[in-house]
Amino acid sequence: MTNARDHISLDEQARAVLRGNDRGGYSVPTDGLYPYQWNWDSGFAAWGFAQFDLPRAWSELETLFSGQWPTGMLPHILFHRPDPGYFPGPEVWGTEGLGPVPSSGISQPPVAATFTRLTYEKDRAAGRVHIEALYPKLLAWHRWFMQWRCHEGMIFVTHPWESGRDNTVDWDGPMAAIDPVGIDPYTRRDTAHVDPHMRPTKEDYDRYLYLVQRGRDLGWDDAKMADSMPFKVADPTMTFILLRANRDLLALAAELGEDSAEIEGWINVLEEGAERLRNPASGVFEAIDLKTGAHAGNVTSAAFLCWYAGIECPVMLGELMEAFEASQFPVPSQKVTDPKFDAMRYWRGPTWTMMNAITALGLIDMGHPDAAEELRIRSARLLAERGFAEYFNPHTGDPAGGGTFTWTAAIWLAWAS
Ligand code: 9WN
Repeated sequence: MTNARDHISLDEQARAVLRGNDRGGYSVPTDGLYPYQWNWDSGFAAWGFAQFDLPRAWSELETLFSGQWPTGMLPHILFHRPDPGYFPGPEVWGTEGLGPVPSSGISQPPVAATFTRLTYEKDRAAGRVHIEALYPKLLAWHRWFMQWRCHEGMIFVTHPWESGRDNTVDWDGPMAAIDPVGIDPYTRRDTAHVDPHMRPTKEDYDRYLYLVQRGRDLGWDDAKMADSMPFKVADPTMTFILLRANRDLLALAAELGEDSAEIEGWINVLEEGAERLRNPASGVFEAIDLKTGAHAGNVTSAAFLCWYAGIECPVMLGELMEAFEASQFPVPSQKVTDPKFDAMRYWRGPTWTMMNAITALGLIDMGHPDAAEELRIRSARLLAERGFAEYFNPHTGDPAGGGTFTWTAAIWLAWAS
């Protein structure tokens, strides 16, 4: 571990990353690679800012909700200012007129209610006005998920980008079933910033773009998308994160004296749905392709979010112990013994420390403080030694993807340090 002197400078470095990625009221995930405001990244950014600048934490969340569509949908990217460094930009999404700010047409894991609550707990007096303003917006967003993205209590995604785990092995079956015919010619920008072997493949990108075109053809209409998008996969990340977010929204409702029956109903529905994600063969929580009913059949970091959702699972505890034995680093995005594991390729192997941070929050809540502390110590050592990168090789700790990353610096300040 690091000594106290290192800690002081690491805290300063982490704050400098957040300041450096601050574009005035909102954060970009990292300069260059991701020049816009991303939805769940902003939740983590708020958690980081809440450790040293509470007004800035609130503005992160409030600017995010400035892009909320009248339907309640909160887009996964807000294109506040044009930037040629990222593809696909606003012109490809074709969402003009659907929301108040140029944006993508899909959402992302709803961590905002949880980070609103955590920010409020640090700022009870001045924060009241902020939760009063945010509460109805959070409620509308969660209602949108329950109405349009919920199948038998499981939250499904209509695009891999919606899940935040773009090229996870979980999507291999449903993605292979898509024939990306008729996509417009395009030039990727991500591989100009990052080594291509750390990024999704061309086959993935062709399908990402095909799905964007399909959404655009459907006018991003929620009912039509639920019916007709070629990709429809129940996702443990989304289901667990929304379940947790609803519990935090319930706490905010109690604080504000709001009626909470609707939220309690959602919690019951999602608790039942989460059980359907368990693969009866393995006991592991897995994605389900709703086109075929097939479980994905592998262990990803999404399954370790069960505790975050308030769900106990001895099988996952066993998986966690196995992961601890297999590597000295925090839990990877894909089990290291899986034949499809790829140590450097994005969501197919690398360790994402923000996933570990919320996994640890859940472990603490569910009475596993030692396992939570193990994740924290491993993450702290990794970040102290290798910096605030986007993700890391789970065998060597080598940093990968974008550098000086907002959510990595944020979780250093809020949790790991
Ligand atoms: C597409 C910003 C985002 C994260 C996602 C991560 C990655 C984008 C991309 O970067 O996705 O949304 O272009 O690769 O997968 O979780 O929110 O950090």
